[in-house]
Amino acid sequence: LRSTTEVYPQTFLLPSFTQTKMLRQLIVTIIKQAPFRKMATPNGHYTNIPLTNCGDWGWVSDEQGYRYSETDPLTGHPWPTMPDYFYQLANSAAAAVGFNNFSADACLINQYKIGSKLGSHQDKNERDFTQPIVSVSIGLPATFQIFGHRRSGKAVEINLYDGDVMVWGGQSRMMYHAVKTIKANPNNPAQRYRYNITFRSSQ
Ligand code: MD3
Ligand code: FE
Repeated sequence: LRSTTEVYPQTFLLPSFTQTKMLRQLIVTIIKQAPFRKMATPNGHYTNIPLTNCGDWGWVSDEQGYRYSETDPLTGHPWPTMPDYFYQLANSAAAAVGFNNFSADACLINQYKIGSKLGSHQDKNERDFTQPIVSVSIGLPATFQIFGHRRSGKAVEINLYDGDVMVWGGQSRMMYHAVKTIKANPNNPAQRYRYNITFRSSQ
């Protein structure tokens, strides 16, 4: 049995914290209103991961930079409402490791296919770095890397599986992190995607 561990100071892994069937159904509903898309980036490329958002604020990228927006740049409409099921899940995961006042106003959904990866970066578009971030893994497994306060070098690696939740708080908020190239799941060869839902207090 895998139990909750503090894998890095103030970084908690909650293995199999949630079932994912309902989460997948809610993602289907969200992407009917706000489909997955790659976004332009300031360096003249596109994000290699298709993404969408729900909640009051969504993370967006364009030639100008990265920021939070109340509207979807594709449609001009507000992002889909954050399902109460999502909100409660984020709240209970944060509370389970001692963050009792977490209130997510932003929910980013990333879609990884086999072969995709996310390079090392920091999350620094939020206003209050004392608020934790909650992330939920769905579908294909992934290896997550934590580099600490330098972009590269020796990383702590964490395998994440369907239903695992991570909570990042305090000092760990500004750590560099990455997702290694996603591979097929030998236990479920039909699985094609990994979804990651990230809950943040952005404002
Ligand atoms: C570590 N997404 O969207 S979420 C991202 O699996 C992002 O899709 C990854 O990194 C994914 O920005 C990882 C977990 C996460 C979120 C915030 C962090 C890890 C973090 C902030 C600080 C350190
Ligand atoms: Fe990140």
